[in-house]
Amino acid sequence: MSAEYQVNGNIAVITLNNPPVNGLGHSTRTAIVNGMKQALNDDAVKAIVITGAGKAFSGGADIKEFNSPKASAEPSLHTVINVVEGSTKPVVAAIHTVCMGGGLELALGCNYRVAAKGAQIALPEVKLGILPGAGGTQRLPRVLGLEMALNMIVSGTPVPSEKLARTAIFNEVVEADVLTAALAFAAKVADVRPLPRVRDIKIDYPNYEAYLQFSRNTVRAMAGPFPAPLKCVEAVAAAVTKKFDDGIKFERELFVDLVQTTESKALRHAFFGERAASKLPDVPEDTPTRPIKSVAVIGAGTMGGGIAMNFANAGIPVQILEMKQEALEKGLATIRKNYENTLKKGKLTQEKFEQRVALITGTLAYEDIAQADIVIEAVFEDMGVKEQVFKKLDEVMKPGAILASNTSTLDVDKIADFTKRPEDVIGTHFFSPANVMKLLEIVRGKKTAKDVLATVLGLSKKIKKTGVVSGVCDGFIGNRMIEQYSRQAGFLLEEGCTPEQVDKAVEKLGFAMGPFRMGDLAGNDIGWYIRKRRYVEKPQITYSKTADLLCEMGRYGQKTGAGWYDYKPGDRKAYPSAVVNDMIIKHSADLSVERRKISDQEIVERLIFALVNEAAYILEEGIATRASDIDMVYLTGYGFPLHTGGPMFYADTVGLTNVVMSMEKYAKGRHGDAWKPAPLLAKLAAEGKTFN
Ligand code: T1G
Repeated sequence: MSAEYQVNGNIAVITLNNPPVNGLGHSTRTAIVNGMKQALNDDAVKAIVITGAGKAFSGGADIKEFNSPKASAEPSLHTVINVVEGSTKPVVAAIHTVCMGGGLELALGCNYRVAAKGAQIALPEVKLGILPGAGGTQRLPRVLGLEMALNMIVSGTPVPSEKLARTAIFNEVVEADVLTAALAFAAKVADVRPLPRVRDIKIDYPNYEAYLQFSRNTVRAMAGPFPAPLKCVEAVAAAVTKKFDDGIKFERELFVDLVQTTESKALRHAFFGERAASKLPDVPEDTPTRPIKSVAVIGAGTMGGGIAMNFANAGIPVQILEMKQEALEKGLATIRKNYENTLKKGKLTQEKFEQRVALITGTLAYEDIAQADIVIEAVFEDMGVKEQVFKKLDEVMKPGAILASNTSTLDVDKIADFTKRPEDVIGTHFFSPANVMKLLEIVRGKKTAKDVLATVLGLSKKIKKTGVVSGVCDGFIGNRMIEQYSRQAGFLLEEGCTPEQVDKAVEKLGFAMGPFRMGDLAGNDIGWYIRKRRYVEKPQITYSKTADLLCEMGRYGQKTGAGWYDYKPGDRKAYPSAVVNDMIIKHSADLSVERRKISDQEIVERLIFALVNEAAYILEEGIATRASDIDMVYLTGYGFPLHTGGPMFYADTVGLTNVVMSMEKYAKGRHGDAWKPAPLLAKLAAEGKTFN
């Protein structure tokens, strides 16, 4: 049963009980209707209270049911709300905590609402690419007013109940136990008639058309590729321009359209993907974790400083170890500067600024960090340096300390074997800037203990990162895939493209930055260093020489004032470079490659399908646990456009058969070997299946 019924004196209490968040799935909806019928048929019952058990009043409709028959199976959420709103006895919602989406819509169908202070109130549907589809766009404006309701619905941002205390949404906001308060309130209003209904409230907003037009213009400008925000405005507009029942009908039409869109399916995929990433088939969710009360970071450079900030932001004290006083002071000064900038932008209070700065201290002595619960090294990306550091850590760190490496490609198993405690060693690959990028690749060594994994997964949530577990291979998940993406980008230059054309093609799809602007930002010399290693280790893999020629010209990117593009001092804008384009054209001639016009579609397919094919190998090797993990890596670490759901979801949307057909076409061109479909991809395509 996913809702319990009991009678308390002469008040019936219906308690939603569908863990983890009382999602309004079909069984819960049925139980609510049954409870209402029971209460209405019992003459001893004078009033009804609806409340939730556990950690939510209700987190809304059960998203897992969407695009399935269950979602609209009767009693639909509309039916449930109509039963509640049509009750002949007063219905009071007792809201103790999270009340979101359909949960709030259910509460708005009640006659009265009593909330506990601190309850999170939201209509977050827009974040899933849809809109409140059970009356929220029609009822919320009637209790909060047009502007506050529109802002809440278009942003989807939760608001604490006490901030709404003086509006008509709540009859009471209490500090005490909300069920006790609601029972007392129900007894008080048991005989009050007529029963107040939100739908009967008139919205008073004289010049609403001007406001709605202003809202349309503002929302259109910020919505990007997502259709839902603007539809939210149209639905709320109906609350003032249409009769209630017509507004409900209009809202329903908009909802049904949106729930079918790829953008909404992509957002829902990302919602569940974010949560699935922390689940490992062989690490039970109740695996005991090691307490993390203090952190040490080795290296006060850009990465070390950014990593340290993550923990200070989560209220965890951090010690940064450097070898030289000057480097330590420079690193601590940079951290302080970063916080000062945030403070100046008004995104940090003075109190938080001081707290965070105080939480980060420095030292030159390994002995000082010995008691840290986890130490993360962010030293130079060289195995010899890592060896020195980990041997020292093995000597110094207390037993049970977690020894983590921020390596971006090196073999974590090899690093672990520098110590006598390989089970305590793990990779924590942060993405630059480490205090900003959400992605944290958690690299699991063969010997990494399960409690170490569980601890670091929990820690990634605490520092608000998306932790994705990767096995050990060259480049883990993200960088191993980006290698193939970069190879294709280089070949495209040789065959006819300019850096600008390639960048624009993927930026049009929604990428934050194309490969060449990204290279200029990150530094082209980083890839150069890795390729030189690869030329020795994997001579069979071909690369375009254009990137090497660029580096030989000293054009490392923004940091040298010139890269694939030209830059002007103090101006981060990328200007196409005649020098680079001439170099590319000359290189094509040296290769006797006849340059041709290449379509944007070919550019996008070759870059993204190169990612997808490598990802299929990563999946079948077990380096990644599931396809949605790979999507989360690219959505949170590489600027892959969110409205596409990530590379694997994008491939599923295109259709794996079509992906393989395109690859077969490119296999006939230069470097065709790169287009051999991974066995898993070929198999799924042949079976008409998808990655996700
Ligand atoms: N449906 C199904 N599962 C849900 C869910 C939902 N609405 N909300 C959460 N879960 C699962 C989640 O996948 C995870 O599962 C577990 O609950 C704990 O979630 C008609 C159509 C409520 C603030 O958008 O914002 O109503 O990983 O880790 O940090 O207009 O979950 O354990 O298997 O996030 O305490 C609108 C989405 C739906 C709210 C709790 N509602 N959820 O946060 O736990 S559409 C939302 C959240 C709708 C109507 C429309 C958060 C939370 P697992 P969690 P949390």
